[in-house]
Parts: sequence; structure tokens; C-alpha cells
Amino acid sequence: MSRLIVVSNRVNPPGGKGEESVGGLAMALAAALREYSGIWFGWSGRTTPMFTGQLAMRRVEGVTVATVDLEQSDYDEYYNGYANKTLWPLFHYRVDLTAYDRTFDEGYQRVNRRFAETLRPLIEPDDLIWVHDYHLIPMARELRRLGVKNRIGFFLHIPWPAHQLMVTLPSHKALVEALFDYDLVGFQTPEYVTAFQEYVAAEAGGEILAEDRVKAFGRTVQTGAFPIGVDAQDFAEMVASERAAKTYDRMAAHTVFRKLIIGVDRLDYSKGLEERFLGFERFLADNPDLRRQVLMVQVAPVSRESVSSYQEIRGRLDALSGRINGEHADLDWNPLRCVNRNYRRDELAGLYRAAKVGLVTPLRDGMNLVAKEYVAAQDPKDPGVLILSRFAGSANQLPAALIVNPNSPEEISEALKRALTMPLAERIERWRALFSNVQGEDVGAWRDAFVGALAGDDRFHEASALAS
Ligand code: ADQ
Repeated sequence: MSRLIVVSNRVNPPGGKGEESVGGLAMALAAALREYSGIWFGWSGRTTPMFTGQLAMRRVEGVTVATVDLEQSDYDEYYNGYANKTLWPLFHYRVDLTAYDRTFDEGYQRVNRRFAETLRPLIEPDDLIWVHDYHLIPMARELRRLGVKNRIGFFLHIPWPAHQLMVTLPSHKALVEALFDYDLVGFQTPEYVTAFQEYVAAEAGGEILAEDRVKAFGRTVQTGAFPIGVDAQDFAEMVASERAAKTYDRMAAHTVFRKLIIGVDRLDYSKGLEERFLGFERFLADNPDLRRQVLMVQVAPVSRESVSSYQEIRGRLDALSGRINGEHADLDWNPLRCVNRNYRRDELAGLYRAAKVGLVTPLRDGMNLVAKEYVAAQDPKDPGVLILSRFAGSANQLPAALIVNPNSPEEISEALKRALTMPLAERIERWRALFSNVQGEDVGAWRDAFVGALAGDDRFHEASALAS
């Protein structure tokens, strides 16, 4: 069997179960790497005065972890710059927040070149190389320049934007052309595959061939939808853990005679937190008979704090929650609580289980794993209700949720009322449909489908059929 080399901006080797930093994705990649006796390569998360290209190598649970430090200017231009101030907002439809700065583009290309040069000596002829996310689009081109002939795949975790948005990026064509140095380019949903193909047809005179192969720039690349999932089994086991039970009990004690509504998101403008709060405010105003029966808890750890648009959201959310609590609070009750910290995964599992409603309303989201974690953590005999934005990639797989437009406070308010008053039989029926998807299309299925397609085996065709 070939070795697998995973390349991602940050590297998260597995730790103990339930640790904060280890998400479902990290667990899945670690498992894939163990199976293929692989290497996980990326940035160490540290900066150094001058780039040296020196690799730090260590073994973690059977996986070789290889990291490299970056210079401060690399961090500013590549990570904080092109990745988080240009591609992230643009691909999430926020042209108003997108920075078009040539130095960011240059830094992005430079860091991809540096990563490729550092990784090159570790690559053996039969290795499969799997590159992750928008930070590393030019990685294959740089590796090809260094003579790498291996099969290289790319997976985009965030949405692929509509054609008219993509062309606002001055260097859009070069960025897309770089994707044609991969053998396989994977997206979260069929909608993003179509958006990519439409761009290529319109801007590069591309041709869509059989089985989603796309021809342009004199090359052909395989495209496909590979919806990422969670480790549903692991999550279900975590719900039974002591810490999960403790968190559950804590929340249950706190919500006697009340129903808990939960939101869990990184503090990011794409997650639609302000719109969610406005929807909740509308619900409180519209339902005087129900409002004292609920408590909404939003867990929102700060992220990307050095980018100004991220600092601003926190202030706006604080003001909004102050207004909502000021208007509706009573002596013994505040309707809304916002907590800006990380929790361990087992604590999150207990929190999800205690919540009668999972409120997941991003304005744009590649997939959204929180929606799937919420479903995985429910009690099959008395499950809560998932309210999900139509703009999350996961809405494609989870139509049994209450689907809403997050821009409409009225829709959020009505969905909350419906969820809080839904009869048990309907809750069970909806949850069963949701869980069947979350369990069937889990993170292992995602990993196997992508690696199978990259290795050129038949599982790819099954995966595409699943996703369409
Ligand atoms: P994210 O934008 O980070 O991921 P999401 O898919 O929801 O969004 O994953 C967030 C993860 O972080 C979840 O596993 C969640 O449990 C965890 N998390 C969130 N808040 C936490 C907290 N307070 N404490 C601890 N853990 C917390 C990107 C894309 C998504 C895509 C994923 C995977 O933006 O669309 O689903 O990658 O491809």
C-alpha cells in the first residue's frame, strides 16, 4: 500500500480523547495516516526571525509529524493576509471584507514554494499526497516545479464561490490554473463542484468531460463532491463519558423548567451570530408565553484575533446580547448567555445532549460539523431538534432539519417556536433521518472516498453517487 502524505496549514496530531484541540478532522486524518503509515506536514504555528526550512520531525501514535517554522512576514502576508483577509472572506461571499493586496499574494506564493521545497526531500515515488484547504492551493504547482510526479489531491473545506464573485479577485485565473496541477480536486458539495466547473467553462474555455473530469489550461483534473463527516461513533461514546455526564447534569440543573437552545461556533462573521441573536430576539418578542421557558447559550471562542474584522464582531455581539438581556431579563433569569472559550470535546458532547434545540445558522459554511455533532450527541428516545441554515453545506445532506434562511429573523423565530413545541414522534422521526446520514457518511467514509479516488480505485464512483 502507498504511503499517504497529508499537507495542511496547521498540524494537529492526536492527543487523548476529549482534548480541546483535537477536532474530528484531526482524528480522521491521524487514523488515515496510521493506516497508510504516513506523514503529516505543515506549519509549526511558530515564527522565526529568518526562514531556515529546518524540519522538526516527531512520531505521534504511529504518525510522522513534520513541521516547519515561518517568518513573521510569512505569517502576516500568507496566513493573516492572503488566506484570512482575501480568500476566506471572498469564498464566504464577503466581498466587502476582502483585501486585494499584492504583497499578500506574493507572500502566499512564497510560503507555498517554501513548504514545497521543505517537503520535497521526504517524498518517495509511490506516495499519495493529500493537500488541504485554501491556504495551500498552489502547493501542487510548486511540487511539480520541483519534479514531483506523484498523484496529488486537493480538498477544499470551505465553499467554492459563484463565478461572479471569483472574478473580483485580480489573480483569479492564476489561482484556478494552479488547481490543474492536481490529479483530484475535491469539494464539500455538488453545488461547489458545479460552481467550479462553471467558472472554468466561462473564464478558461474549459470543457467538462465524462465523470466530472474538467479540461482547461492544457490539462485535465478529476473533480468530485466529498462531504466531510464527524466520527459519529466516537461522539456517541463520548456522550457516555463522565465529563459529558457532568456537563449534562450541570446544564440540566440550570435549566429546570426551561429548554436549552445551543449554538457552538468559532467567533467568525461567516457563522451568522448577529443574525442568530436577532432571530432569538424576535422569538422572545413574538412569544411572550414561551419566552420564560428558554435559555439560549452561545459558545463562541475567539479566533483570528489579529484580523480587525474579527475583533469588531465581538464588540457587536456583546452590545447585542446586552440589549436582548436588558430588554427581556427578569430577577432570576437572563435569556441569552454568550461564552467566549473553548471546551473539551466530551464537555461539548454533554452540552449538545442537554440542548433541546441546536441552532446552526451560518451565512455561508463549507459543511459545518457542529450540526452533525449535535445530531450524533442526541438521546434517540428524546432527541432535540436541529435548526440549520440553508447556506451550510450540511443542509444538502440533512434536509430533515428545520431549514432556515439565516438572514430572516422571522424564519429563525418561527423555527424556534416549531422546534420547542414539536411533538416527540416528529422529533424522533426527523432525528432518525438525520442520524442515518451522520452515521453513514461519517468522517471515515469521507477519508476513504477521497483517498480511494486519489489512488484511482472504484470507491470514488460510489462516493460521487452518494454525494449527488
Ligand atoms: P470551521 O469553520 O471551524 O471548519 P465547523 O465545521 O463547524 O467549522 O467545525 C468547528 C469544529 O470546532 C467543530 O468540531 C466544533 O466542535 C469545534 N468547536 C467549535 N467551537 C468550539 C468550542 N468552543 N470548544 C471546542 N470546540 C469547538 C471548516 C469549514 C467548515 C467545515 C470544516 C471541516 O469552515 O465548513 O465543516 O472546516 O471541513
